[in-house]
Parts: sequence; structure tokens; C-alpha cells
Amino acid sequence: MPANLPPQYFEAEKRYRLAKSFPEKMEALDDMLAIMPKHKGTDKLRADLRRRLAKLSEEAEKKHALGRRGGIYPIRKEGAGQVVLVGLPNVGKSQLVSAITKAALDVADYPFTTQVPTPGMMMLENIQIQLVDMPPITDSAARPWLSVMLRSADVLLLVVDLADNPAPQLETVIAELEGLRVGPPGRQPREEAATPLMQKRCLIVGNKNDLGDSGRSYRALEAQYGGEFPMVSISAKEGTGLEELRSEIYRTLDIIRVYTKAPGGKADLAEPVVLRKGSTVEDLAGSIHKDFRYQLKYAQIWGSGKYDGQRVKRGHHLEDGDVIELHL
Ligand SMILES: Nc1nc2c(ncn2[C@@H]2O[C@H](COP(=O)(O)OP(=O)(O)OP(=O)(O)O)[C@@H](O)[C@H]2O)c(=O)[nH]1
Ligand SMILES: [Mg+2]
Repeated sequence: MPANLPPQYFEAEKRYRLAKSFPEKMEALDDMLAIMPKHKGTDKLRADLRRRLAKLSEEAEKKHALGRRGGIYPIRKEGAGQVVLVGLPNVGKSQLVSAITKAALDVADYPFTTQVPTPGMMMLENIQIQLVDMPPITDSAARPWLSVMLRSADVLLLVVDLADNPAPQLETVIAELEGLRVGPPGRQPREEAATPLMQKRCLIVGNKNDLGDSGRSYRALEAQYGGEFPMVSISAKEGTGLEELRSEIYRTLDIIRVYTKAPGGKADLAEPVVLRKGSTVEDLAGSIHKDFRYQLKYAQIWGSGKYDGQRVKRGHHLEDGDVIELHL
């Protein structure tokens, strides 16, 4: 089957060949993957590009350029999901990440304090979620790898300062995202561009709700964007709204936790398997071992089955909290 690649693909490939730095190469590869039509004819090529991307990321890590401006590689994903913070300077991104993780970050009352992406882990019941504090999205020196980070993220937190006219901030952030070929689902890019927008789930965080007129500006923001985005109002400084933020992050990640058990045994509720919402018994089996997907005969389920221990087929949809016994 022919691959039928569009001309934009070859443009991205050219950029890849000419790229000198790891982030530039990775971004071009990422673009090639995004542009490539998905069908049987491109399966091999896609797998090959993915391998190249993984290898580049490994090499970049070996070089360990972290800390040097411009030579930074993306943060390795850890935990059940990666949440990347996006916002203008000084809105409180670093304060937010240090408030909900134990990461020690630089918080200061001047803009462009954060210069490199810095991860922190947040414990959410029995799973860990990675939050990545970022330099402001308007930091042009950070641009080559900002794009790589945004694309690898599972969720973007769009952080705005409620005390400083948040709606235009949000529009600037969304426009900057589009410039980096990333966007919230459902939005049309302003112009026809070579590379399609990679859609990312976004959550709006109105920060600094302890200040002046922030209540009113949050309500106005909600009226304008509430239908399109999930949103929360917090004060990272005073620690208010953080519980709601944590559960909103979980919801936006769109994941479920299920537990496996051996016949006759008990499920270990401290060790969930994290899957995308909508996953089936077959997906669960495949996530444990790729051969299990094919070897699976049936499963028994405690939770979303009609009765405990019910036999279900491989296509059965799982729900958060289900306990599964796989029979191979
Ligand atoms: N009143 C108030 N001030 C806050 C809050 N969150 C952050 N700040 C203040 O806002 C300033 C900027 O906070 P940072 O966390 O450094 O902001 P940032 O978005 O990481 O800034 P850059 O790294 O420059 O992009 C600091 O002076 C913080 O103390 C909040 O909830 N309320
Ligand atoms: Mg910062």
C-alpha cells in the first residue's frame, strides 16, 4: 500500500535533515508524525519515526545538557500522567507547582524567573501525577523545546492571573500555543497552516484569587470560557482551591484505575493499573504484557460487572475501581 505522503511531510523531513540540535530534530520528527496520514501504508514508517524519536531522546539524555539554556531535552514522563503548566510571566506557575508537589522551585515577584522546565510529583490518592513547571510561554529562548514539551504533555494547565485582566492573557496563551502547533480541542486555528494543530486537553486555572477584584474577574472568565474548558479558581499562595484543582486535573487526564488479582487472591489496592477512560479488558491485558492481549480467553470482574466475579469478554469496557482477574 503506498504511503501517499502530503508535501508538508517532506518539508518537515527536510527540516529534520537540516536540524542541528536535539530539540529541533525532535520537533521535526514530531511534525512528520502529526502530518502523516494514519493507515496501513504508513504503519512501518510511523514505527520507524517513533524509534528515531525515542533514540534521540535517549541520546539527548546521555548528553545531559540540563541546565544549559537552549540545550534542554524534554522531561521524562513519570507517573500516571504528565501535566504541563502554560502561562504568561509572573502568573504564579512556580508557586502553584510548589504548592501541590514537594518540588522546591524559584518563586519571585519579577517575570521570567523560571528558565528551565522543572518537574514535581503530586500524589493523588494512590497514583502519582507529574506536574512540570515551565518558563513563560512567551520566552523565545525556550521555544525550540517548548513545543516538544507541550506535545508530549497529557494535559495543559493554562494559568492566568485573576488580578490582571485574565481574558486577554488566555487569548495570548492560546495564540502562542497555536504558534507552536498545539491547541485545545474544538478550536479552529486562525490561519491555514502546514502542520495541523495537535489537540491537547486543557484546564484553565485562575490564580491569585486572594487579590482584589479576582472574584468578579473569575466569574467573567467563567461566563466566557466555562462552556469550552474545565476551570478552577485558586490561590497558590494561600493554598485555597487546591483540592478542587487536584480532582479537576484527575478528571481532565481522562484516566481510570483498575486493579488486577490472581485467582483466589486479593487485589492490591495500592497498585492500580492506569488506563485511558474507555479502555477494555483486552487493553488491560495488553498493558500488562503485549502477548496477553492475544492469549486472553476471558476475565472475571468485580465492580462494573452485573454481579461480583462475572465473566466478561475481551471487549468489556472497564470502569474506575474495577477489580479484574485475567484468564489466559
Ligand atoms: N497574591 C498572590 N500572589 C501570588 C500567588 N501565586 C503567586 N503569587 C506571586 O506572584 C509572583 C510570581 O510567582 P511565580 O510563581 O514566580 O510566577 P511564574 O508564573 O512562575 O513566573 P515566571 O517563572 O516568571 O513565568 C510571586 O511574587 C508570587 O509570590 C497567589 O495565589 N496570590
Ligand atoms: Mg516560574
